[in-house]
Amino acid sequence: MSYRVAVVGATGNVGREMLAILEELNFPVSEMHAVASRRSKGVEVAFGDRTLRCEDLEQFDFSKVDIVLMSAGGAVSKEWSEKIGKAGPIVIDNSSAFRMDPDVPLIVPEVNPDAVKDARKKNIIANPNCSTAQLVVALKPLHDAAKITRAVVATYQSVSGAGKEGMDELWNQTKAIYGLGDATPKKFPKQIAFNVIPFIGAFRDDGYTDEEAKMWVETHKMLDPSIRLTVTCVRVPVFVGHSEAVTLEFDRPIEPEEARELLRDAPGVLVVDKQEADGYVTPVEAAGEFAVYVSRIRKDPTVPNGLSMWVVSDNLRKGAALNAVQIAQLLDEQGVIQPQSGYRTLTV
Ligand code: 11C
Repeated sequence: MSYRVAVVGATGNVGREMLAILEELNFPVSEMHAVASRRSKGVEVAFGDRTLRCEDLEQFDFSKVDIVLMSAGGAVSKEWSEKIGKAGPIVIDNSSAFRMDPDVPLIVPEVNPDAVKDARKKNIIANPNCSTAQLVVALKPLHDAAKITRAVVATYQSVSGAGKEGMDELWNQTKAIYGLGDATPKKFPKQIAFNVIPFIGAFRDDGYTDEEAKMWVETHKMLDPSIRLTVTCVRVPVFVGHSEAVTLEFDRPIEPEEARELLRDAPGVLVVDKQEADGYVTPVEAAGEFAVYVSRIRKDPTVPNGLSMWVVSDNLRKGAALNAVQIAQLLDEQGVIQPQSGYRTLTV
């Protein structure tokens, strides 16, 4: 037996990755539906060697599927996720709409798989923000060994986090700056080609952005509310792959070698940390991969128990589509939906 699955937002960056990863991990699918807004009705998307035609969200009968992977943005999710959940399937939602709802579990399977027990409260599970997902995968094994008391994070976020329009803007601006068109910023507030922008999302009253606040509220919900975080989120001219410079303070001394060992043994993490000119991972190498890569682990000598490190992952995969598919696997493994047979579980 296998599951009837719908991907809502199937034409977007993340929707296409969801279809690709369901296939790559051999998730047991009996029926696969690509669903999108009316204007994308009939648009073709790939699912393995098959081609699916997008069905209209407004007309789709969600009572006929078991799992809905949703990546259509916060506004669509607010309008649709609860209605879909009431029709029967479990919605795994990639937007921020329900992440902080106390009746909606927010899950990274390597970090808080037990939260899946609350999946049936609203039939909605939230996927975290991409930059939080990769961070908590790297923090969890360290926090289990020595409590993290404070984290200082600076992100270097790729333009694909802002969707296809973000990728198009980097591509078109790059060409335009060499004289082949209009370089006026549209999607981003300033020029992104050959530049960096220390602003993602919207400003809050405290001077942080909502993108920055997501990192601490989501980390608190999934890992530990006692960790104090301060965050600067920066958009960089990279197509795929978010990077993070992370500095941690612990409640006891922890040596870089101990941290490397803990991270080497942790699910979802690959440590690439040689003190050589190319002994670390960059977003170009992480793009298209499953892992959260940790490099540049070193002592922070400015505080009593400090470590600094560099964390990189594919924001469309672990930051979104892969995490959503892992949640679907978790639903199956934990018996939240009916037990099914053999798909490939993720090993990195
Ligand atoms: C970005 N992280 O890179 C954002 C995109 O809360 O799901 C995802 C926003 C979210 O622009």
